[in-house]
Amino acid sequence: MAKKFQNYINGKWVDAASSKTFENRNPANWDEVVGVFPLSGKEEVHQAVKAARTAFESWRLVPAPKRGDILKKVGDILTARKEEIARLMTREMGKVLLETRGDVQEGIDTAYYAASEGRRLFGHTVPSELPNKFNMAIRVPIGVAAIITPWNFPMAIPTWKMFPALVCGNTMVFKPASDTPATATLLVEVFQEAGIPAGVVNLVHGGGNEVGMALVEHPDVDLISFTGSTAVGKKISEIAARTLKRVSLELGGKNAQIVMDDANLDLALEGVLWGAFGTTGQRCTATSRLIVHEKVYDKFLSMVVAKAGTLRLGDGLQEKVDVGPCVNERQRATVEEYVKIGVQEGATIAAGGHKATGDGLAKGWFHEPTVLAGVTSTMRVAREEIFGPVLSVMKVKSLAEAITVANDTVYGLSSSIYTQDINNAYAAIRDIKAGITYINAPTIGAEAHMPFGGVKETGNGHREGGWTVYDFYSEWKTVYVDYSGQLQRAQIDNADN
Ligand code: UN1
Repeated sequence: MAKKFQNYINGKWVDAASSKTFENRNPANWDEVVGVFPLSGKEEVHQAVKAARTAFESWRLVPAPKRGDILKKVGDILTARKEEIARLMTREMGKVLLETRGDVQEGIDTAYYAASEGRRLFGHTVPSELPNKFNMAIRVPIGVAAIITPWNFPMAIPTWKMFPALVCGNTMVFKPASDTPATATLLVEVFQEAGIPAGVVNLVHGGGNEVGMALVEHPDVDLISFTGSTAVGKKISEIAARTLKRVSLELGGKNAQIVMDDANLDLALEGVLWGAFGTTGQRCTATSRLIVHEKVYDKFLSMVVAKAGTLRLGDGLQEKVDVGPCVNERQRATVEEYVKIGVQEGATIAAGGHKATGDGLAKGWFHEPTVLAGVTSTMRVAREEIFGPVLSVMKVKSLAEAITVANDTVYGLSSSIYTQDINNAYAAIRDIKAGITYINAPTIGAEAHMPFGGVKETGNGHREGGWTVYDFYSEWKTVYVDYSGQLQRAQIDNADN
C-alpha cells in the first residue's frame, strides 16, 4: 500500500474535505507509487488562509532574530536529513542524486542566509529637514503569502520563497506542484520539528486550477510568489491585479550559451552539456540554445554530438547515471513533439532525437539527450521553451550577431558566453538582455545569496535570492518622530520666504 499523505493546516495534519486523491509515481519507474495525496479545493484553501491570517497577528510580533532562530533550526534539520530528502526527491521527480543533493543544499544555504537576515532587515535613518525631528524608514511584514511552486526544484524554490517571507514576519499557504508533493510534505515536517507556531506555515495539496487559483483569488491573501510557466504567470497577474495583490513571478526561459571563436572549447563543451542536459533540461535556466561562431561551428558541434551520445540515461538513484527521465508522460510527449517540429522546420537531428526505451528504461519517461543542428531564429525550437533535453544549435558570424540572436526571444532569464577576450565578455555583460549572465560558465548554477530572476516575459521585475528578495516580502513604513513640542510644517516653516 502506498503511503497516504495529508494537508497541514493550523498546526495539524488533516485530510481534505472530499475523499478524492491523486497519486504520485516515480518517473524512472512508473510502477512505483511514491504516495497518495489529497485532492483539495476551495474549502481547504479557505481554512488554510484563515489559519494563516490568525497566526499573522502573533507571528508579526515575534522579534525577527527569533524568527531567524527557527530558520536556523530548519537549516540544521535539513543538513541532518539531506541524503534522505535527496533520495525521496529523485524518486519523486527523477533528477540524479548529485543534483537532488545540490537542490537540498540550496535550501540549506537559503535557510542560514535568512536566519542571519533576521538580525539585519536593515532600514534607513535619514536626517529631517526640520529641527528636533527624526526620520526613518523601517520594514514591516505584509500578511498572508501564497507560495506556489514547480516540481523541478522541489526544495530550492519553495525555500527561496518561504524562508525570506517568514523572517520578514509573513505567514503562508504553500501549494507545491502535484508532481512533487512528498518532498514538500517533508519540508513542512521539518518546519514542524523546528517549532514553527501553528498556522504560520500551511500546506494544501492539489491542482493548480483548483488550489492555486483559489489562493490567487482569495481576498485574504496579500502576496503571491509563483514559479512556473509564462502562460500561468500572466493569468495569475491578471487575477491578482483586480485586488492589487503583490505578485512575484519567476517564469520561462530560452537561455543561450554563446561560444566565440576564441573560446576554450573543452571548457565550453563541459559547460553546454551540464547546462543543456543537467536536470534533463528541465530548469528555467537550462541552456536550450547554443550560439556558435562560424569559425568553430563544425568543430564544436561535432564535439557536442560525440559527448551527448555518451551520457548515461537511467534511474537517478544509481550513482553512474548522468541524465534522469522527464518528469511525466506529458513532458516527454512535449519533447518528442518539439523534435518533430524542429525537423519539419528544417533542423537536423545531430544527436539523440528519440524516446529511450532500452535496458532499464522501459518503465520510465526517458528521452535521449538531443542536439538539433542548423537551427535559425525563426524556428519554434529556437523560440519556445521546451523544458526537456533538447539543445538547438545556431551559427553566427560575429559577437554582435551572437548577441542579437541571443536577445531574439521573449524571455530573459539566464545567458552565457565563452570567450578568452575580455572585451567580448564586457560587451556581452552590457548588451545581453537577461537577468543573469555567466562568463565562461554554463547558464545554470545560480547561488542562493545572489539575486535570481529575469527580464521581459521571464518575470515581473522582482528577484528571488540574495538581499533583494527581502524587498518583496516586506513593506516600507516611513516614520517621522517630532520631538520639538510644536507644530512644524515641512516645506513651509523651514523655507526662506
Ligand atoms: C529553476 O530552474 O527555476 O541556477 C531554478 C540554477 C539553479 C536554480 C534553477 N540553482 O540552475
